[in-house]
Amino acid sequence: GQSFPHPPGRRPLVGDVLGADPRKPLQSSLERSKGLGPIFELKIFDQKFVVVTGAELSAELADESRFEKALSPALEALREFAGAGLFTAYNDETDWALAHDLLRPAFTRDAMRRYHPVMLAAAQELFDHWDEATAPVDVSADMTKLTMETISRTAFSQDFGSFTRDEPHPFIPAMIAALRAGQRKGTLNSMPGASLMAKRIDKRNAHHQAYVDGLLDDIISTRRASPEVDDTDLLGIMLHTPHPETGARLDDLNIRHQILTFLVAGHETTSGALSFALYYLTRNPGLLARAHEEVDRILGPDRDVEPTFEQVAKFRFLRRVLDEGLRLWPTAPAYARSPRETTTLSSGHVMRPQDWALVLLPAVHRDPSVWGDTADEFDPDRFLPGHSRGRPTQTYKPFGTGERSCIGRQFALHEAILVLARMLHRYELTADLSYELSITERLTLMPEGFELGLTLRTPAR
Ligand code: MNH
Repeated sequence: GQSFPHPPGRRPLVGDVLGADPRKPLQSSLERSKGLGPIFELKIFDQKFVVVTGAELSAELADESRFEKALSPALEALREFAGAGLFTAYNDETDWALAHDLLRPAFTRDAMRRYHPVMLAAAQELFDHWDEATAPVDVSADMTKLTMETISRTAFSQDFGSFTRDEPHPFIPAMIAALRAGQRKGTLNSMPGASLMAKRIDKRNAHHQAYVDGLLDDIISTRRASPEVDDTDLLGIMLHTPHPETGARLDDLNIRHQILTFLVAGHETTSGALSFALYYLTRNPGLLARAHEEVDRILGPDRDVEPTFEQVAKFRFLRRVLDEGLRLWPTAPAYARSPRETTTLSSGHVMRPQDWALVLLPAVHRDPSVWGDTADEFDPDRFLPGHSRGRPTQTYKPFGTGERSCIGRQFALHEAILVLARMLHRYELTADLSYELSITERLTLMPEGFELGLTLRTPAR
């Protein structure tokens, strides 16, 4: 076979597992990729991961005529939980095309117009809570409550009451536990004793999984039994809309898997993006001032004013802050690609259809050949229209690539801009400058322990 560079210190049997931080696999791969060139291999026990960190190879893998999405071991593990939901379906699974066709209308600009007031109302609940805050708030935790409420209300007309109850709704810890169990099982793969450990994990997780499945099945059957046909949210579309050409419908198990998919895919990624944006803004007084200037210019002096649907697209600076945050810390940090037919990469490596390579986005997004020697610095002006001239295409991929890229991109950006705009319009933000960025990993990346002090702004003259 061909050989890839790999980190130093590879051992028989265990491979490169020593030196990897099991709690932070992405960040340790990032660290260990340094100096290995644009493509390298990690061997964890006898499972081999080919990892791409160079922008040129990543752009090559984005060519849909030669490559397609593959399910990495992490996504294979998520299938236990989310089945053939959109995110974890195989490319040729019929439910992927069916769900994709049925749900696309729920992600158009017109659909966003319907979600806009729901998004505003969820944000207002967070602010009601924050207005009373006497101590700094945990940014990632509160952003996660917000994005969870937004996705559950818009997609399933389901209120989890995140801002009114003291403890999170029991669905949330149960969902996280079930997700963790799947993820832990995924990392066992070829380890000695894996199947026994997998059984133990299943046993411990069974009540969480049963709770999650039961709650979702209740939501589905209640809606199905309702005499009023509401086919405006995602759940309604899935229950009541046959495919316009084939007449096919999703079955109840697949609908449950889609709900889980949207709850999982639709909230942590967006709350992470908001948290990183707020982290970088509050580290850079000049940028923070520009953000305040933009929201004051568009929304005026009254801090209670809510942006209209049309105004959301006008916060060009906030959008660039989000784009730049997702460049440095793409919150869905990797995806896998497989060749459709055996092919040779520009690096000289041969890939067969059964092979896949992980695109390590934080590395690709810092490739100096594209982003220059300041690639590690936060600078939203990189995304000014004139500045990207000459930048190679297909090298910035926070929402994935091709047919299987993120269906929720507009949804996430609309929500994130709206929340940032209202927050900056309403509060002065003070960060503890001794805080050092620490990032937790689930399937996503999220700042951990990042707090902000919030004081209501006095209305401008
Ligand atoms: Mn989203 C796929 C990133 C917000 C629903 N999303 C993807 C992929 C990336 C991604 C990357 C491709 C993964 C792969 O190739 O294996 N998503 C994000 C980021 C944000 C985000 C960085 C926020 C910021 N995603 C959202 C939101 C929703 C959503 C919000 C739902 C409302 N995403 C999805 C779904 C898919 C997906 C569903 C799978 C699409 C498909 O394969 O058809």
